[in-house]
Amino acid sequence: MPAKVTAQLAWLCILTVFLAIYPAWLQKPPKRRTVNSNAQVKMTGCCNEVKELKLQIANMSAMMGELNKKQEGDWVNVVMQAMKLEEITKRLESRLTDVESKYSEMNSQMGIMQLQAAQTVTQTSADAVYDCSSLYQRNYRISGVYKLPPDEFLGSPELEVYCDMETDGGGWTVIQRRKVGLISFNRDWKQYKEGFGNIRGDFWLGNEHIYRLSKRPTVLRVELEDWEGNIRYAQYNHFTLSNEYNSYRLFLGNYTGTTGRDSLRYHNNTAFSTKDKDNDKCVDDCAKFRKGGYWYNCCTDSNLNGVYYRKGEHTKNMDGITWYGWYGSTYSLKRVEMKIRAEDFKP
Ligand SMILES: *[C@@H]1O[C@H](CO)[C@@H](O)[C@H](O)[C@H]1NC(C)=O
Ligand SMILES: *[C@@H]1O[C@H](CO)[C@@H](O)[C@H](O)[C@H]1NC(C)=O
Ligand SMILES: *[C@@H]1O[C@H](CO)[C@@H](O)[C@H](O)[C@H]1NC(C)=O
Ligand SMILES: [Ca+2]
Repeated sequence: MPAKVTAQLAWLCILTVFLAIYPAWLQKPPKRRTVNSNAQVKMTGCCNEVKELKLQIANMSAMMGELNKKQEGDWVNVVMQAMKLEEITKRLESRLTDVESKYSEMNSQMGIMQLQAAQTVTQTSADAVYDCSSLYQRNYRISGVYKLPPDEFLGSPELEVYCDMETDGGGWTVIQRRKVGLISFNRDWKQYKEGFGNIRGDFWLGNEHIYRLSKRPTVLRVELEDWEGNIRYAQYNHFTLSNEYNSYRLFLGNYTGTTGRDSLRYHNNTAFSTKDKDNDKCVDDCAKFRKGGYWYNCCTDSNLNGVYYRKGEHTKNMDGITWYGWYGSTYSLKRVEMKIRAEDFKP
């Protein structure tokens, strides 16, 4: 090949790579809103990450510049290097997108906080932020962590919740999740009352919060995943808990779903039990046998707050995360989520 053509080819290649990078430079960070200092700290952390990624991308293009100078030499080598750079750049860009989507989630949290500030002035019960379904109605459509403002009228404190804004139309407040398996669910009454765990990982929202959130007509959705990645769900209308005085007794309406048999109905109209409070309908102490807090009857047809067993260990015990109607009494599931939303919710 004549030297001129090779040089031109190399240039063309470099130009293409450069154009692939350029749009990432142009992306402006989403606009800042100033709400409170706590939020600011998070925002700064995030922006630094974005900044750093952008710097790295800029560095890549500086290295492209160096390559330009070398283009007189061996062009195959240049093209190879350019391709390698392009690959790295692509990886950086996808990381940037990742960070920016996290950032937009934070932004929507900012929105809630603003709302909170506005609300102290204009709140009426009609536009109260009550749960994730009311947030959805206010156009918060990104799944993630939100802060529900305190409400004196409803007697509720500020509460951090995880909203599922995607499943079956969204608007779900997640009340329980098992998927990581690092924390114990064999906890006492007080911990089950107040809630425990990590809102982004495994947690129990707290019986007192669930009781309060299910005071108005509420749907409960239970999502189950086995170790092969199959997902099933069970859904109930008229889900509610009684108050602590009545031991957070469970009430369920009719079942719809795909979980084989309904394995929560057996626990209907049953009080909550923990290792330090035996409210079950058995001479045995179910919470001790099944190692969780649950609406134990005598004892279980499901045990969603049981012990998390990993693959290989998941079929050997009776105290795992079970749903008898799908896999029987000894198969511990890989992932479970329980979530609620208002019965009159319309996506
Ligand atoms: C760019 O990256 C190279 C290789 O990783 C590094 O040696 C150099 O210091 C970086 N330059 C800047 C400005 O970050
Ligand atoms: C459950 O289904 C029965 C029979 O279809 C119906 O009569 C009843 O009203 C339903 N209950 C609820 C809570 O929806
Ligand atoms: C659950 O128990 C309550 C109270 O006994 C009852 O009214 C309701 O129909 C029951 N739900 C189901 C699904 O059986
Ligand atoms: Ca008992």
